[in-house]
Amino acid sequence: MSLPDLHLDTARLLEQLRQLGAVGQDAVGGGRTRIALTDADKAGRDLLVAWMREAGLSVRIDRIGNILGILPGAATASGQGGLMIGSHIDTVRHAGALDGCYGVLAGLAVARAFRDAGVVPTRALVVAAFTNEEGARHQPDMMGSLVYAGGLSLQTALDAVGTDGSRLGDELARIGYAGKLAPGALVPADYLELHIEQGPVLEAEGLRIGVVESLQGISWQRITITGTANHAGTTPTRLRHDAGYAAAAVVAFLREQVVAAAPASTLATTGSLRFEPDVINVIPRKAVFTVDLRDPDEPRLRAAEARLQAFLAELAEREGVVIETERLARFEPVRFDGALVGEIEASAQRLGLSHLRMTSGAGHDAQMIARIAPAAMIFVPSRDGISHNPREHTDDDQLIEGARVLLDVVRRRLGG
Ligand code: HGY
Ligand code: MN
Ligand code: MN
Ligand code: MN
Repeated sequence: MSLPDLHLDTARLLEQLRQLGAVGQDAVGGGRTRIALTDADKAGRDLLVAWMREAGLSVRIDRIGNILGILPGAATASGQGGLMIGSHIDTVRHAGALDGCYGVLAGLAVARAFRDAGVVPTRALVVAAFTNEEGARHQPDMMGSLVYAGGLSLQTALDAVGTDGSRLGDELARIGYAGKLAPGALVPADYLELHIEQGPVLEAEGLRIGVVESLQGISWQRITITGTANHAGTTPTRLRHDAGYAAAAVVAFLREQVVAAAPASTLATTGSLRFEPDVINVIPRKAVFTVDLRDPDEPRLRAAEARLQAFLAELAEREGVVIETERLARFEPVRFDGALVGEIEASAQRLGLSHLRMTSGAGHDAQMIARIAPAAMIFVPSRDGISHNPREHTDDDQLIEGARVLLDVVRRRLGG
């Protein structure tokens, strides 16, 4: 098979990463904050759409705000049955510049390589930026790709109420990204996602490429504990119904009882916690906090959830508090498509890049699109394994290597 010679404009890719990274820049700390469907997210979206159009892609926005840049192919012009390269450009608070953005802009660079060479891909190439991958304000996370894959109804997503009380659909309309296209109307025949590892494995092993063959399970809950506000100085401990203490007991239980007793792969995180009335000399009446449990093994993840539920019942009884749980997201572990994983591995091999088959610790849009098409991921190393942090960093040559692997796989699939 004679493959087209395609040139990746890596200087443009690095420059676009820098420019997008400057959108929503935090006043201090060197990070950026583009929480989904905020004005900062809109600014990032507008920049991406402009770049897609400049690269000759036709841009379509679907009803959950997913952005699709389409390079028509010989067999499929619409994007239906095309090869999709996706990720996200929304961020957590005080984020790095690469999480999600790297995969979207590398996809754009691959589409531009075809266009600049005048090569019409055998099938359409679709570059996707999915709405609200992070779930930082409206849950669940990976929301846009989950709706796209039919795992969440559009209406449920539009009616999602955020941590600030906003309705997702209203925010989508407010920033002008409530599109007309039905989510999932264009079903890809295959899906690739290039992403930073966001963990320490590749760097620790001195390897260049992660060939991601699976992704761990995720369980998100919001827990509300209601006790009795009382005077910090006059209330004997035995008479307290202290929501603050109870919440702290849950956080400690997860680390000391659940995680400590399980293999290292079981992870528990409380990322958000607030007390009411949140005053130094008042025993908290209410504690609202999140629990993020992860494990590559579904039965172990279920066991961790069950242990937590049992502890909550016993704690409520013991402390005389009311404990309510609300499920925010629940995704089982996913195995990616063997053939596609094999092609990524072969490309890394051909390019002389050391590589490792691995499981993703983070959630990604790929795990949602894997419900409707063969999907797989490519990782590049994260310095010190840091992510969801302004210190997130991957060296330019590593970013370029990842994009070259992506181009090689796509070229072999769409090159004619
Ligand atoms: O939480 C996750 O792993 C994803 O980045 N939303
Ligand atoms: Mn991401
Ligand atoms: Mn992320
Ligand atoms: Mn993610």
